Amino acid sequence: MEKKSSYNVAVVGATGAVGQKIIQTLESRQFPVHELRPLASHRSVGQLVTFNGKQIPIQEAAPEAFSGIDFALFSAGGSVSEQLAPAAVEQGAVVIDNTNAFRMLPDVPLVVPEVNPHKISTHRGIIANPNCSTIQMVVALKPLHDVFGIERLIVSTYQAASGAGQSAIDELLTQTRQMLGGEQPDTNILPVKSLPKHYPLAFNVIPQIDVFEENGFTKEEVKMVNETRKILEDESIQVNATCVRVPVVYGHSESVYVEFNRPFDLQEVRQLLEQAPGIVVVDDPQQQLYPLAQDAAGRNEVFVGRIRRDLFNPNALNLWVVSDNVLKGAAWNAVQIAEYMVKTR
Ligand code: 25A
Ligand code: L14
Repeated sequence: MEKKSSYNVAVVGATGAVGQKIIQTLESRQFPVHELRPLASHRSVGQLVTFNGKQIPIQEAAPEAFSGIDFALFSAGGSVSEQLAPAAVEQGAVVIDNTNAFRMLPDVPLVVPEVNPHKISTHRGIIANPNCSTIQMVVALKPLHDVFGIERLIVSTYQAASGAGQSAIDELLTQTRQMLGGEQPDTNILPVKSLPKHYPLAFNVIPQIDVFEENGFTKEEVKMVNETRKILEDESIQVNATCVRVPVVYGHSESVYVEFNRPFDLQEVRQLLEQAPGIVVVDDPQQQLYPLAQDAAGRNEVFVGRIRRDLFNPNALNLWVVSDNVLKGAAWNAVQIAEYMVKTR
């Protein structure tokens, strides 16, 4: 991409939970946008999006919609990316893709700017944004991995409804009202819309995110395994994940148990985390201070607390890692990649 003073930016999935935040983030970061082109399905055509004080009509996402586009930020699901990203690239756009469609392809960089920004320049048209749960975990682990070397991870997630899109947010809020009113909750979306069974998330906890694989893990759990190894560029790291949906709207929380290759000093761990880019340490048990999803919502950083040694293994550590899944987990990470490309040219 040539150096310009401003860029034409398409947002695919502009009416979605992530697409709307991408547009807000482009505005709040004052990204140099010449033309913003919001794209969605035919259902949303004509709806208006407000950007920098202007009302812009949504157009249908189609191969022809990318002419003249410099950056195309996709978050309308994997099948839409598979269908349209190649057309966007052919017309000269750099695609930053929020879906699972291209992440594990060897020639597609999978990028978290705090962790592996050097991969951005290797792209051949498509840059993949990792899964939200993976992004916040690797931001917290990278500074520790560099010094102590991670051998094994056991992570349990507490994921917000917004990860499953705007319709899941709407369903959680409606169910909550219904149950408080003594009605039966409507259940059509979670855990996975296309599967036969649906369960209420309101006043509940659901240990399934995405579909199950043969090995008994869900696809979300497998994504955390594969993406963590790819981003940290270390295929020897053993990852064991359990991904769980909780009745929270914004902000994923994670309990992470880490085994390093060698013993560590807890004070050094804390210092490394405090100095690392994109991390805020919130860890003062005496004051009852630890990261909370409600505090992380609306923020771009990854919050780390409950930092403590394992009681038995001298090489092992526990962390509580919280971040806004639609911001650092999706919209902000994508815009941050675009900012890097614009600044380092
Ligand atoms: O499982 P998948 O396929 O990978 O999908 C993942 C989904 O997770 C969300 C996002 O959903 C995505 O679609 N998501 C959350 N975090 C994510 C992340 N980090 C993430 N996805 C990627 N990375 P969402 O609902 O928030 O946003 C969906 C957006 O995609 C647009 N879209 C859908 N199909 C499209 C398409 N755009 C182009 N072509 C297509 N074929 C979608 O636009 C939205 O912007 P929309 O036009 O469908 O607008 C949503 C409006 O339409 C109504 N509606 C929804 N479904 C139907 C419907 N109306 C009638 N019939 C329907 N079947 C909604 O009420 C809404 O108002
Ligand atoms: O792969 O439902 O980026 O919480 C991220 C959100 C998959 C689904 C991804 C969720 C999506 C996940």
